[in-house]
Amino acid sequence: MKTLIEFIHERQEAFPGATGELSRLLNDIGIAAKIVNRDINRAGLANILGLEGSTNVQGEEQKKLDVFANEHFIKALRNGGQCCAIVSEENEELITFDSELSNKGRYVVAMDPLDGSSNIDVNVSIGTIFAIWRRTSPVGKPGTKEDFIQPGSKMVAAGYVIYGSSTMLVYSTGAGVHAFTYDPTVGLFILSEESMRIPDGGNIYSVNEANYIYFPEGVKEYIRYCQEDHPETSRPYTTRYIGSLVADFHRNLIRGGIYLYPGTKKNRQGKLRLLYECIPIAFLAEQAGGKASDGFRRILDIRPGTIHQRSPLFVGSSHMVEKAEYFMRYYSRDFETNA
Ligand code: P6P
Repeated sequence: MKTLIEFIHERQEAFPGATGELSRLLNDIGIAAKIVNRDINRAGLANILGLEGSTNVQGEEQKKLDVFANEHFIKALRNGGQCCAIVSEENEELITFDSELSNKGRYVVAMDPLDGSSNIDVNVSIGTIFAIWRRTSPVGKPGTKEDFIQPGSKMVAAGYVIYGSSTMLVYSTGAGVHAFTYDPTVGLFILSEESMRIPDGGNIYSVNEANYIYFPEGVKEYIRYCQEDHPETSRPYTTRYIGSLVADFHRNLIRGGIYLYPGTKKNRQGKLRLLYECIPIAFLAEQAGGKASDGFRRILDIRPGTIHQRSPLFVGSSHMVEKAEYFMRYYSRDFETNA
């Protein structure tokens, strides 16, 4: 049995120059994940415990869980001192702490504190997604937006927490993807899978087909391809769409498959955010042997222009992403953005 912190320290030794700061940052994220996990599990009791509405049983103002999660991850990162700035899906503006401790932090974190939070009400898995870069601004001052204008290929670590039938933390520092399952009886994340590999092939496709009429022709043709009988199985692919990126990606990481959130004729950049949804998930996919693109360009090569910029996302098993990219190149060159 190996805990998250033991594993992080063990792996840190493999990096001679490592100072332990990134290890402490990852541990800070693990601590916040435990707190958020506890409150997500209680969410179902909201009505019974009177946690809903303006006050809870302690008379405290009850916050929406995504706001609550956001506050806990920000607090953990501020107190840890390794992070000098945060971009969060919950905050329009950059978050800096302007404290001597945090200004010495060498890392910046982009995060979606509770992705898919609308699924809480129907007891469907949700997740936290995070991406970590080394700051480019001078140490000793608050972090800046420019610290986040870096392609995903410069990222030092990324991961997600999936709050599902069990709570798992999955991360990579560029040396493979490793998964830890939370044991609430001891309050520890325990190593459950090391060096995860996404199957090259796969027969699961995840997309919200309600947007079909607005999809680019290349996506429509790819969906039709998925629905044909395939020689290896003599049947069509299977469609699975949870409506929670972390849950859909986690299943495809294990079983093989592709997740698509393409641009549409109404929203050409799609819905997902580049910095804290597409890039971290793409990093993990590639670290597990998969691929991730916007239909044309490798996600990790895209240099963000703004901190909440959106991007189409095609991510999963290499062969499936390559096939989707073929259809996009053949039918939908007009969707290629050169931004
Ligand atoms: P739609 C959740 O809001 C999210 O960002 C992802 O987790 C999820 O895959 C997607 O949006 C669902 O969006 O438009 O299909 O409901």
